[in-house]
Amino acid sequence: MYTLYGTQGTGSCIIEIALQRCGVPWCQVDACSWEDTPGSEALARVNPLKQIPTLQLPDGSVLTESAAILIHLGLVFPASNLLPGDRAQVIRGLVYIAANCYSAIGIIDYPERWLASADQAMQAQLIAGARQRLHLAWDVFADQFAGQLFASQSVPNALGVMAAAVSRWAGGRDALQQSRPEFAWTLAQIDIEPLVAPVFARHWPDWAAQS
Ligand SMILES: N[C@@H](CCC(=O)N[C@@H](CS)C(=O)NCC(=O)O)C(=O)O
Repeated sequence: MYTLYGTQGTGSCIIEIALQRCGVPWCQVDACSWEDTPGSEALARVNPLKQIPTLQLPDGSVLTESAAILIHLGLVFPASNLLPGDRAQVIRGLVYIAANCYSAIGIIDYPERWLASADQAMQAQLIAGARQRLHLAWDVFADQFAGQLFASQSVPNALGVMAAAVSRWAGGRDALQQSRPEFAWTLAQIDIEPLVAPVFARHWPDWAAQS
């Protein structure tokens, strides 16, 4: 049994979709770093950063880092269709999102981790800079990876799922809608894919109203 540590409105949705695609038994422990839940202590034990998604494999070993989890599942379960396409580019894209987008969102969400003694104005400046950099990173992603998001005509691979999820934060989609409308449309097609849609709807019940 796989154990996924995660909670609503977060990147654990990416791994939920991936586990469903693998057809393996899994359960979720509701946990995150910003709320005390019954799963908090268990999450801290398996991932000292308390970040989600964190996945415990059936052999008890632990995987953190969304990109690594997706690559692992895609390799172990080829029928999941997580890694089809130009595999080198799909892996590059997964690492690109983790390094350039997910990390910028971490700065936007927790500026005090990077500027501990700064006043609010300074932290606001850091947030604005990280947000600008994030939106640039999405533009570059759109230009470089638009052709790498699908396993087949309408089924997204791991890169498509991760892009569709992570672009939901910090105004990523709105910025893409303005700067790269065609790419934003492609992400919207991933949102409504039959396996993705119900998971996203559970994580972001108000999304339709927002967008
Ligand atoms: N490098 C990790 C980042 C994961 C991450 O930042 N997850 C967020 C939730 S979507 C989180 O747990 N943030 C809380 C924290 O950093 O304390 C990955 O790519 O999976």
